[in-house]
Amino acid sequence: MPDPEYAFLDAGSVPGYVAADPVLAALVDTGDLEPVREVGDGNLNLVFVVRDRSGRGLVLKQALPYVRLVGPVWPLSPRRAWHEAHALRLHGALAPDGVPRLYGYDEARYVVAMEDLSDHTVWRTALNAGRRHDGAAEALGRYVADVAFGTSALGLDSTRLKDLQARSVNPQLCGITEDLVLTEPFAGATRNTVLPANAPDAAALLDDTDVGAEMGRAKWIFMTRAEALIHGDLHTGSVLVRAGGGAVDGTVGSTRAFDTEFSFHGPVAFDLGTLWANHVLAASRAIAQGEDERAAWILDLVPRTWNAFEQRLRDRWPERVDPRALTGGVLDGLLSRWRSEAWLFGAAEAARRIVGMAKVSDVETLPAELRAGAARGVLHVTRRWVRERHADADPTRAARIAGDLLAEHRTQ
Ligand code: SR1
Ligand code: MG
Repeated sequence: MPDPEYAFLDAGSVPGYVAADPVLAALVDTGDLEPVREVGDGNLNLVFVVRDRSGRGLVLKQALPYVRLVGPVWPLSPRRAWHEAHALRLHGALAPDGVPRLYGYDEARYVVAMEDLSDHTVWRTALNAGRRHDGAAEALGRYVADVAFGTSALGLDSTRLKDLQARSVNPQLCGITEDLVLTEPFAGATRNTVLPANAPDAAALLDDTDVGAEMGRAKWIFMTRAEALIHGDLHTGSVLVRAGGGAVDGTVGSTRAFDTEFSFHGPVAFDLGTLWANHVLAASRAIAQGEDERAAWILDLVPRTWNAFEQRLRDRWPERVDPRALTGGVLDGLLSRWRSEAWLFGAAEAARRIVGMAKVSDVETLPAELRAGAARGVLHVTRRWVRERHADADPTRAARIAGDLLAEHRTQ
């Protein structure tokens, strides 16, 4: 068991912690706080919402020296909090409406202080509840593009790029992704689990040598292609949405990516594929529940994300730092490769949420008899996306393939 050399926060100690920090103390009335709430529902950290009675607030997120989901038997460096703050700072400068505002970082206790977005909802929660936020996919596509441009050789000169790459090396968190997302679903692992009804589907995935070879390529790309300071874990549970005009849903008023602790200099398509996969998972739920029209809306988020991403990069292309070398054909080549790699990374993320250890509520909270068909459909999407990405990587086609397979395999 790790021996923590720093004190963990709890609801009782947070008010004193805030009051002792002049920057944080200026953000709320420390003499008139509401009871502090611990709201961490992710796999790794403690998260506290601090609000005063006039409505001002902030959030403190503290990294534990182990994986919260599992406990001290799985030690994990709390330095991941530094990576979260680092990415929030840089992403916030490039996409100010794309992430929570960073208020500060405490390197002694691994605490990130950031904007309170309690008026937002986790996008996965909203999707599971049948709510729509039109425009959120496009906002995320633009966020990924702004970050890709501003932290890569498109927006940085050689020296600044290499300095950023060096500072962004995040081996422990990358190791989790390399194991849980890019290896274990396809090679087998004792911590993989599925419903008994899905055991043949998981076995077929393991036996699929084409998928195995392509996932080896995916892992190679993830481990070697230091393109941009990507989010690194951009699933719908890492996104907050708020409808415009105080509505419950409808046109989105605010879309923020959070939980940037997995950030590192990696392949741009990883973030796109992770988003796409989680739209497939949300659609598998809707199709299992017989909501085919809503599933079609969800799957349309796949091309919407891509189109906004591509358009933003084309719009920003004239600003590139090295127009002598980066000529027009380079952008077309990058976009073509990222489009195809998004299918591959999307396939990996979809499969790991079905057979791997970190599952998602979209599928897990379905009744077991519906869950088996949804899970089977998602695994078929994985295997087909891996094969089809070389033929024609049009994102609309990826969505259509997913919709057809989810409908074909749903429990009747
Ligand atoms: C042990 S961490 C499991 C998962 O939680 C995070 O949100 C990442 O998705 C990671 O793979
Ligand atoms: Mg997370």
